[in-house]
Amino acid sequence: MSVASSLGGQAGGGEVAGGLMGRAAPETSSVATSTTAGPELVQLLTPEGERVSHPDYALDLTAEDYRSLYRDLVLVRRVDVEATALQRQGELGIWAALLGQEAAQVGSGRALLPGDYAFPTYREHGVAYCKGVDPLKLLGLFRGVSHAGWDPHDHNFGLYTIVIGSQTLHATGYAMGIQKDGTEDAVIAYFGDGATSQGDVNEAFVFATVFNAPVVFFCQNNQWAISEPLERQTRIPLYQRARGFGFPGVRVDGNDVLAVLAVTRAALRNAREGNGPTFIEAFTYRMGAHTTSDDPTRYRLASDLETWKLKDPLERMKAYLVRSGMADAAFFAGVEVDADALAAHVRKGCIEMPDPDPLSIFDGVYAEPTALLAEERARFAAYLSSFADGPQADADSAAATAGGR
Ligand SMILES: Cc1ncc(C[n+]2csc(CCOP(=O)(O)OP(=O)(O)O)c2C)c(N)n1
Ligand SMILES: [Mg+2]
Repeated sequence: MSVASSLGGQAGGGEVAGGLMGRAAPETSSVATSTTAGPELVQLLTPEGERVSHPDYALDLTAEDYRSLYRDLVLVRRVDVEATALQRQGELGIWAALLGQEAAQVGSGRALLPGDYAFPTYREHGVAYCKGVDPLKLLGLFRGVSHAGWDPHDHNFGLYTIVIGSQTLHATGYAMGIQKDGTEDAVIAYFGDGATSQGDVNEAFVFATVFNAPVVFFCQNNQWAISEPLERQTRIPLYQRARGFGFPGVRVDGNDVLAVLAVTRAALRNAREGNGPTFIEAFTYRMGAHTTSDDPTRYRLASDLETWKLKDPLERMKAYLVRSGMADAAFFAGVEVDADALAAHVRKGCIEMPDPDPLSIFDGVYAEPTALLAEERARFAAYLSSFADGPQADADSAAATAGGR
């Protein structure tokens, strides 16, 4: 199945997930609406850029730390915007934008120690960046020239996983393994609000909690699962689900990079210390489309987006840096220069990516060759060689005929 089809994409149209659209909403609901989160929200930086404290989550950072967090947010957004543009220009088959979720990803990604292992979905470009994965490796997958893109063990960053929620089981199994190895590392599993309805995710919760596995379940509640709103996934706030499984859940402002960093660090520390899993609900908003194949104007209100723009994760950090005097105009100009350079690297590298050898599709299917695979490979090779002068020669001669020469 292609990346595009398994992401639920259909070229040119809005995506509609599931068959629940149009059913009457429950008369009462305790789920916070898509723009409000309630008093349980952990926040260290308000949308206006005011630094606030929280009794459970202290965060002691240097001015350099604050600046570099902001820089990461800007660079990650820039990669995302560039990739979206590349898709629109026909250079990528599809792209799943993270727009609006930069703080959730940079905050949690920066909380990870090098030995910690992350298991992503398909949208964790910001975590990939924090784990040192070259953005071009991500683009290779979405361009269709690579099946995976990177060796997970090079960065302790799993492969993008499109089968919703399955990576939570991989993460839990891996965490149970390192627990037996006796390492001090921790594991983090990323997934979305929609994924919480999957059986796999609930099974992962059960295994993780009863085996006290060192895993953090990091849910980016971006309010939408393609066109399905949060209220079609749950009747209670998502973080409260954890309690039923017997482990703690916390809701953090997912647009506040400082709060996400502090909460994720605490959860990872807990895991390392043998206290088992934590569920983090990063309350955020998918500001863009589900993927470039989606048109969210068909199913959500423009006014919601306007409300969330006021909570933009980059703007509040910028406001804080300015108001605290930790950064000046020269710093912001320097970040823009770095972002331009990264965007140029992404664009040039993407366009220059060589097409793979068609036969390489058979490499890596199994660890050991099989007779059936060898036969399929031989048949495909014969098919390819049937183009004696190559497909381009055929196209040229067709064009010549059409032109009357
Ligand atoms: C098992 C499975 N079912 C359905 C799909 C199609 N699909 C792709 S993305 C998606 C929505 C996921 O929403 P959420 O978990 O909230 O993550 P988000 O895309 O919002 O980051 C669905 C249903 C899939 N890829 N895998
Ligand atoms: Mg979602």
